Formats: sequence, structure tokens, C-alpha cells
Amino acid sequence: MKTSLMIRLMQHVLAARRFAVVLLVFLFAGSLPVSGHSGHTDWGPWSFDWEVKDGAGIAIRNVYYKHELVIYKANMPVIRVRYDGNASGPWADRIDWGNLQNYVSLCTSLTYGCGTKVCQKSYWIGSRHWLEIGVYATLGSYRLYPAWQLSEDGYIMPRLWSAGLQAPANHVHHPYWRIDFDVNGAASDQVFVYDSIRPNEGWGPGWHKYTQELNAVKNPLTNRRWYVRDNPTGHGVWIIPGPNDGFADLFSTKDVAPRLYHYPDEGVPWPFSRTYLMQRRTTAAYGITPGLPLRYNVELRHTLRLPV
Ligand SMILES: [Cu+2]
Repeated sequence: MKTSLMIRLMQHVLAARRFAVVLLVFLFAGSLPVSGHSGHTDWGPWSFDWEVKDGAGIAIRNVYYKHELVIYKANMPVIRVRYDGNASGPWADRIDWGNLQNYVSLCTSLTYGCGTKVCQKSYWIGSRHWLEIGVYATLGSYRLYPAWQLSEDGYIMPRLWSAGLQAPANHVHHPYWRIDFDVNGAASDQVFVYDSIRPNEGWGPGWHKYTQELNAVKNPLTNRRWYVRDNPTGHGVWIIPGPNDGFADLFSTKDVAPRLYHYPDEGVPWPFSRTYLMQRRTTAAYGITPGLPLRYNVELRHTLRLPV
């Protein structure tokens, strides 16, 4: 079973004037602590650090696309799991270095190996060239493979494959990705949402600018998607739900949650319990923000196959 969120890097989509690109990236691309659980990758137009830290699976950090900073940090701090009838759990699964198995020996098309537990490989799917960085973890009865796929033409796909049963019942895995966008640096980032039925509010048909922290859900009927952009340059990142990402439910009521950067929350592992979701900080207007952490949730449903 797998699930995905597609993020498309794109330039200048919204009605915005183009200014000279002022790169602020060097202010924010601080050096990474050196340990065996981290490294650096240059591949095609991409340059990023990676790390296994804070129970958040495989993270990418200081992500540059064509020499422009787009993401300060992106990881998967938790996978919440709910079993039908509470047959087991609920669980809040976190993947740390100790969960990782020696996967690299199984890693085919190996292009950039990283020690024994982090696999990087590149391959073509049709005419698109991809780099994938992933780790293979075991937690209880689960086998999990979280990965990031980055394409030469600007897609990032956070992925999670999983197998295994903790209890003989249908259940849903909810992976949460936490993405701290710093498009062209941390200053002046904005978040927009698109719905096909929204009248023009001045940003082009369908677009609405978020002016406070909020929680949102996906809506395929209106082709809902999000766009994080750097206001001065208009450069930005699309957040496009994948076709099999599922829907929010009573256990997991939010799909997308833009938040102001708040170091005490961002610099530590996932601080929440199995049943408590997201942050309840007071809302604040943002036009100019120091970074924009955004959380994205999908539902990965595992249904038992009935004996025949
Ligand atoms: Cu499962």
C-alpha cells in the first residue's frame, strides 16, 4: 500500500509582479550537525541535506531547486493508526534510527548509497527522471518504507509504503508530513488555496490568500490545492493532493494545517499524544512570516482480504 502527496515547484503562477530575485538563502542555510545519521545529496537541479532525527523518519533539509531555497525542513513526525473497533491502538508511530533495517543491500539501481540504512536511487518513469531517498523500518508488526521522491522537473513526492498487521482488523494509517517552506528564504512567504468555484478575489479566479492559521481538508470536487509562494519573486510551491490520499474522518479531522514558524514547536520531536492533533496556538495574521511549517495528512487504509 502506498500513498503520496505531490508537491510541484512552479514559478510565478499567481498574479504577481516579478521583481529581481534576491536570494536570502544564505541567511538560513545553517550548517547541519555532523553525525552518521545525516548527509548531503546533490542530484540534478536538487541539493539537500538529509537526516534521521527526532523520530521523524527520513527528513530532507535545506532543499534547493535550481540554486533556490524552497524547503528548510520536511519530515514525517508521526503516523497515527486507528483500528476498527479499537482492536489495537490507537497508535502514534515514529520512525527513528533504531527502527531502521539494513536496506541498502536490497536497494536496486543504487546511485547514491548512504551507509547501510538510507537508500538513494535514481530511475526513469516514462520521460521523468526521479531520485528517491528512503528508509526501511520495522515497528511492532509493521514494515514501513517512508521516502521522498524528487524529479528533475521539480516534483517532490512524500511517500509511505506499509505492510503488516498489529491486529486482525481493518485500520487506517495517517502519516503526517511537516514541511517548513522557505521559498527563496524565510521572509515574505504566503499561503494560498485554490478552489475552482471561488470567484476572483484579486489573485486570479479560484485563489484565496490565508491570513491566519487554520485547518483545512481536501476537496477533489473543487480541485482544491495550495500554493506557498515568496511574495517578492512570485516563486512558489504547489501542494497537490495525490489521487489516493483518502479523506479526513472523526479520528483525523484535518488534512492541511498551515502554521506560523514557532521554534519551540518545530525544533523538537512530535509533541502530541495519540489522540491529540496539531497545535492549538492562537491565530495570527501573516503577510510576512519567518518560515511556514505546513502539515499534511493522508489516510492509508488497510483492508483485510477475506478468506475465500
Ligand atoms: Cu496497515
